[in-house]
Amino acid sequence: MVPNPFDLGGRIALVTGSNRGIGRALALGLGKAGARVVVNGRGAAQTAAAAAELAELGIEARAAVFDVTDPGAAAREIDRIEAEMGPIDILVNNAGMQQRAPIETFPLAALRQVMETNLMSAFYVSQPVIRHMVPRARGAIVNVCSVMSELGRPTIVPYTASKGGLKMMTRGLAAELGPKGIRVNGIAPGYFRTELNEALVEDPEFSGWLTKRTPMGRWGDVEELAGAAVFLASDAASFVTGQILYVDGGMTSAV
Ligand code: GCO
Ligand code: CA
Repeated sequence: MVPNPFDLGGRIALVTGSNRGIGRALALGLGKAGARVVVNGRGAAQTAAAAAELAELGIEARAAVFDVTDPGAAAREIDRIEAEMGPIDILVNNAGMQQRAPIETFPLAALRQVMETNLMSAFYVSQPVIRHMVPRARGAIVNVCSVMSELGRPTIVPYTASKGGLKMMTRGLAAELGPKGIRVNGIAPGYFRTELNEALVEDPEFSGWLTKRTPMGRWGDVEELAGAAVFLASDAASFVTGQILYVDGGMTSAV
């Protein structure tokens, strides 16, 4: 039987920030493709509940509760997953937050928190995972970037800078880890109905603008993101690295 290159059977996938929103949809999609999923979040109850939900669907899932902005906690939990569950073959750096304010008054503490949560966390989580992947000479990392990796919008400059940084981290890691058999890519969501965007979805003016600005004329649904992550995590993308796949209804391709 010819193996299905999109099949993630038996591979362990760690998805950060996956107890809700985009991360949860990505964890579900990877699980449906056969992966054994490690759900991550800061809240023990919410993360356990998200893992239990996947398990009810027949997906092998477990919770790893740690704050991705705490490098020590991340490294300890990653070592524990490797020891208790097995090799992490797939890492999805999804954890992220949004904060909107005019740059003149953007609180510096919030600026730091956005950069720590959206960009530095990818370093804190990737470094210990990469240390485990290198001796195996295999692995796939998918960074959840954004159309903001490419485009600016008023009031979200820290978020935009963090997502631009994540795009270039993706390319830098791809350059360094390609010879070591580890592929690093990104998916870049456009505008999706998530808790993070609730205020925008509820705003008729913003939603009106968005549907005109997006060639497909609508908000995305988070289930529409999983296919890109499964592809980049799988052998179907065995010669793909350093790429950012924009899942944005055409937004970054049109004025
Ligand atoms: C905003 C939104 C966007 C989306 C998304 C786009 O305020 O413009 O929050 O940043 O969250 O990241 O990909
Ligand atoms: Ca986003």
